[in-house]
Amino acid sequence: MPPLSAAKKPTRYLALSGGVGGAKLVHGLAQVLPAEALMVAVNIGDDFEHLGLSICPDLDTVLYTLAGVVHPQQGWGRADESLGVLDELRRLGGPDWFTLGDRDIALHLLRSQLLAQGLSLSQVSNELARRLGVDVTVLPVSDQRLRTTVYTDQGALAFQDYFVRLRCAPVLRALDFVGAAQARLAPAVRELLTGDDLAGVIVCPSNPYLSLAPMLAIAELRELLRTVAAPVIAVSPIVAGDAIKGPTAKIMRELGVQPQAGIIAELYADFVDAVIVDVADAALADGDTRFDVAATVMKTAEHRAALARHCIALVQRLRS
Ligand code: FO1
Repeated sequence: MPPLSAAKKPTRYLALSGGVGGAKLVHGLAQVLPAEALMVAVNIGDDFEHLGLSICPDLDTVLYTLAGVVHPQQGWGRADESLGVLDELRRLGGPDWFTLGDRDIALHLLRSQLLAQGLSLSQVSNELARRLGVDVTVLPVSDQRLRTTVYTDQGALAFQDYFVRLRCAPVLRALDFVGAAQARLAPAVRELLTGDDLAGVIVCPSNPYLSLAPMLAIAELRELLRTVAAPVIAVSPIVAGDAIKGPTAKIMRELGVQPQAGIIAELYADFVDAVIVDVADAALADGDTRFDVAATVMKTAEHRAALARHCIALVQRLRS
């Protein structure tokens, strides 16, 4: 009889990500892990239909970042982009508040066509990743429809109306994730979370209210994160009392919450094993084992890889 082998060490990581901030850490993880060891589940609360096209901004930001074709300054949309369609649309009196570049439109056309043919959003995302040369698995958190509604001092707004058309200017009062109660996890994400090859879960430094909350509103995800044996860690998007980029700090103040890195441990208290805060917030880790410290401001590809290595080392430490 062959000798009993030791239990196989789990090898795969699940990253939860929104758009620009999360995509940077995902890019770091993709640099330091083999492609088959990384799956990214992405927020779909920002998705919408515009000019007849199905647009998934966070999925596209992650895909473009991993493909190395993202606009370097914006962090979303394509590098080397032209705006011929948008210019003509404006000339014809069409809506021009959402900047869709010509190359980007090609992707939305293809996604819209594949969805119309009956493919699930997971299948479409796999297909688009393949065509962009991305070998990491990038999936929507759910194949069902889940849309963020923002309640503001100017009334209820669809997410992109609030975020892009009104540039987050209205005062935010509350958020609703329409469809979350019915949404199930994308099958491959569930399989990884419930299987025996999960090494750890990394919650990327995305906006906890606009990007992570829609995902965590899927009861199945939150419950699995609470019960999963593998460590769950998060990276704070708040550094020294402000967001690195974007409206996170403004939104937190409007919701009556102090924008401090420590809040991340409270928001994710029911499932997170450790929160990585920036060196600027190192004092939080004094005598508080919930926190770990690293350089979290990712200005270069090397910074992204270094933070990714730190995340993996922390997961491995928590496992042992
Ligand atoms: N963000 C903007 O601030 N202005 C835009 O015109 C805009 C267009 C756009 C087009 C495609 C895409 O994939 C993303 C786009 N974004 C734009 C970014 C995006 O709407 C937000 O950053 C996310 O939804 C928040 O994560």
